[in-house]
Amino acid sequence: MEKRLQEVLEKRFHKTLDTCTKEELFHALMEITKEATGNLKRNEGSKKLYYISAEFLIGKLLSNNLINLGLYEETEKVLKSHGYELCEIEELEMEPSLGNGGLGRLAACFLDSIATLGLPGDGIGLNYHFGLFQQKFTNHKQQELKNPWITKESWLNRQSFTCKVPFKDFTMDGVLYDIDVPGYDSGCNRLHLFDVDTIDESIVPENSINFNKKKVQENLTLFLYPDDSDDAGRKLRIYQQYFMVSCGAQLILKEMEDAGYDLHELNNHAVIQINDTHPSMVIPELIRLLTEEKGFTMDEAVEVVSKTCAYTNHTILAEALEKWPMEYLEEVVPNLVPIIKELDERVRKTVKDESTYIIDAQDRVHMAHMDIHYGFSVNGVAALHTEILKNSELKNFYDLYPERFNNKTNGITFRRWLMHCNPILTRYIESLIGNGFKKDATELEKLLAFENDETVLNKLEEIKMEKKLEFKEYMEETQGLTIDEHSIIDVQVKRLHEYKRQQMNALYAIYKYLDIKAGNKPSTPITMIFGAKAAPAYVIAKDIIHLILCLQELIEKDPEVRPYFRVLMIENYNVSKAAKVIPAANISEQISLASKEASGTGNMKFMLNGALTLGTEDGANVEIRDLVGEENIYIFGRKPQDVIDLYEAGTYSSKEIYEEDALIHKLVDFITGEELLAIGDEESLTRLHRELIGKDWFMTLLDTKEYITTKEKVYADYEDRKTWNKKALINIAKAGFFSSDRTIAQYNEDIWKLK
Ligand code: 26M
Repeated sequence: MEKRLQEVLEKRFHKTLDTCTKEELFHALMEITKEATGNLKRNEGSKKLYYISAEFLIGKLLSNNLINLGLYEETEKVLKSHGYELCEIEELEMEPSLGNGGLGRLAACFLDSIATLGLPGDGIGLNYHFGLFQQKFTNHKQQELKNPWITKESWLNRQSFTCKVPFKDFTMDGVLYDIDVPGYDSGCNRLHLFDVDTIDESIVPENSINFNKKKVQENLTLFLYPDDSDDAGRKLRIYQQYFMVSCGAQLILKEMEDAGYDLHELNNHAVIQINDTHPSMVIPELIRLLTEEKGFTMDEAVEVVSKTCAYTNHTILAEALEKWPMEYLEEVVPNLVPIIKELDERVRKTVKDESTYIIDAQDRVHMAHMDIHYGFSVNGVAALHTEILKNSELKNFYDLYPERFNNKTNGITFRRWLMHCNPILTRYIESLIGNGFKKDATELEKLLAFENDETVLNKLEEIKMEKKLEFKEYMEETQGLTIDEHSIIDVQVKRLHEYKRQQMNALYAIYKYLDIKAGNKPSTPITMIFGAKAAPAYVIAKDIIHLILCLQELIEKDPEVRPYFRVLMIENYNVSKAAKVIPAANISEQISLASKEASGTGNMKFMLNGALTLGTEDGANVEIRDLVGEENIYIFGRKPQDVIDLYEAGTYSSKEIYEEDALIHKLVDFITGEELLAIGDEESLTRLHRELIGKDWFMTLLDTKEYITTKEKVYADYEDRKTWNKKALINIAKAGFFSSDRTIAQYNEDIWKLK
């Protein structure tokens, strides 16, 4: 490594390891890493997976690629001997923000595990130039800026493949950029990101994310859509989706023909995993290409495509299920309209249950319905979520096709979420149980042998302290906030959504603030940390951010409270920041309204790094509880079935709770009390106050009291550090199940069947 680094630095910059700048060193390392990845063997086989997704939240790649290539430690040593830290060099890389949150990050973890397991499987997506917006805080509010992450040199490699995508009024030329995906001690796959050469970044002004929505040729791949986009952006989203699937379908068919396969046997050589409904138009598009260009009859095309495509559902939230007005499709992709109508006709001929039709009475196309009728597999992302799909949300489909439904509980890649983000913990684990856990995560259970070993438990506490100190330094440098490393670190980081109930955590903060004001000082100081982006058009989500930032300001300026209790918000929470805050956390907040969080994956990252979960009976929290046992997790709140029944009955009234419970009344009214109005924006705080009392669609007030008492118990338990550390050890030991290597092995076993 040292020799190669010197060579590259000399050739490119006429510098050496002792004279180069950090930027030059970064570029040399990127070049060497790309070269090493290029030399890896490609994962191959007679059948290939295409994971098609509108989002791949890959994060920075330098360190993770070095880890997977087995070059990390050597590189670290070489750099150290010349006075550099690899962790400061990796800061120079821009973070691609090609995802909103869990769904996009899951796709990235999956790519890592697919490559690691040696399976031939590529990702297909879009190369958004500005990705998701960058978040800034001004006047206690979220401000959105563009995030131009693509630099002159990057991980993107332009390919020669091109294709034509026929829209109604024009055709666009797709071009392809690939990012290599090296597996951990394994072969290599690729992430294919499609783009167009006519994109014009200059149509977006500085300090803004606005642009002319009509100029599709100039804007198509500029931005990733926030998951709650406004109406004006919806048509553009159809343009993006069709562009992605048409390019993807053409690439797949070309690869199959190049390999010499008969397209009539497509399903024997390719499997397409559709990540949520964003890529669902790949089904009619493949049928279109096979019938129009490859001489297939409609029957042949429908049959082979149905045996090739599999669909993953990631949410039961009705507002998140995509339904496109036929009128939009006619305006954007008229080529697909007759095919979608034909697919719907075929359902109508054989199925009685009208609720499963693709085109509904209002002439809207239900993308998920198309996936389920014309795919061979439907999976949910956690055990509870899949049960809810089968028994309620998709019951009518389950009755039709019970054999198609299966569960694949999500996972995370331990290369990024343990080895990279927490090297000291990794090394310590290795010293205790050997390094087998790096290939087989279930070996972490060997740690259970040390659950009563005080030396080990103390060492775990020391490692947590070290990660707190690193995080403290980072927050000081980036936001000028000085965290108390001796405080209990209680973290809620995830996209801002009402169903995730950051507002309930904020109500707790108000409770604690008032309690301290009343003279009850906690024995150990508490630092509550939030990190969250709100979709730009999601007004209430932005109001919740405003409330949190106002609480932060109130407490930071209050010398009576600040030494004991603080509320801090991480600006521009993203993958890199997740990797810094998660290892420092003691408490993992997973407090969604039961039944609403399909899985969650942050919960797994925290557990793996020794934080204890404070959460509801929702998503993968249920499986975490079953693994660690009731005494090693804090579960509270209404149960999923109760919630489902409450919605069914339509009897929930937050107003009643507010009026009958004096404590809740006081906490909610604090939002519009004089303290916060002196800091924040009256309109925003009043709107949130009104929403909580008048609607509270995700039943915050229903669980608030139990949340407060459970959280008080968590803080009290932290005082007995020995028992706490034991619980942390058990969480780490049981986290092996949540390796995405396990998830991918199950996808392959049950769905993909690759060799
Ligand atoms: C949109 C508008 C308003 C409120 C919510 C939405 C919305 C919610 C969920 C839109 C899309 C959603 O689903 C996609 C998604 O990101 N799902 C997440 O997928 C992760 C990976 O499987 C899971 O861990 C998360 O629980 C799930 O929310």
